[in-house]
Amino acid sequence: MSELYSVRMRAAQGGPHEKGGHHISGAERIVKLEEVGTIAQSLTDRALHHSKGTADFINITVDLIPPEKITYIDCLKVEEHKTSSISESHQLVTELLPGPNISETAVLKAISLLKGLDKSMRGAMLVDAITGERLDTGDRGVRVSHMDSFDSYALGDNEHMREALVLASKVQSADGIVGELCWSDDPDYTVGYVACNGVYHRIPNMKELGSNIGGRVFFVRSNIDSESVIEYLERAPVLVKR
Ligand code: WAQ
Ligand code: MG
Ligand code: MG
Repeated sequence: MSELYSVRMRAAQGGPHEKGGHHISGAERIVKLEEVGTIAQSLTDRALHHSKGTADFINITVDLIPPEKITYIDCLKVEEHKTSSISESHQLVTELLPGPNISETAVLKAISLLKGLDKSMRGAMLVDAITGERLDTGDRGVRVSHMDSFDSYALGDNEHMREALVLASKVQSADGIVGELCWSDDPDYTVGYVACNGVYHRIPNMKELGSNIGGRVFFVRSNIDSESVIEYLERAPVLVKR
């Protein structure tokens, strides 16, 4: 098998993220050597034509992934839900997530943390699944990286969904994570999801059309070593099988 490379893009407006730039877009793939150039090009185009605005800082990073470092995991099952309002969608979130591992309090706190964001984070908030206490520090959040689908085509042609399903599958495969809540920060995309117990529950109407407020919350068990969870999410190369 030919060698695989991780190709990652992050883009901001008003300078680099680390100099206070506002996050526009981030995306990544794991591809063969022959595809690196094409993928770098398409990730760059994406940063330059984004509904959140035009990036003035784009960083592309490419590195080789040693084949023996790759973990293969199964994709979450998808369940589609129908709702007719934001309040109904958020109500559904409070019905789907709570269980032995996640309290209703934690879910309500997570919803208000996401609604309360005043600008996009690059990463996700980590929230204690029982107390609802936020565990990550700073405003970057935990950025899940080094993942792709083993066969991108098998996951369909909705790019938002394909990427979210890959990310959510990696997140749920982390030891210590018991759930996730997400909706996009892209103003033209209002579908979100919750992930728990091996299922990706796809939910429409998670926010107002036109709103650029979105984000992610990962629910974690109280007793975990969050450093090792973060290390897995940010660095371990993962390919998702359908
Ligand atoms: N790691 C952690 N958090 C991330 C990452 C990442 N790699 N990428 C994005 N986020 C966080 C960050 O706070 C973003 O502002 C927020 O999530 C939303 O990211 O139809 O497109 O890429 O089934 O705008 C979900 C529904 C779409 C898909 C989610 O999110 C479907 C989406 P976006
Ligand atoms: Mg995205
Ligand atoms: Mg976005």
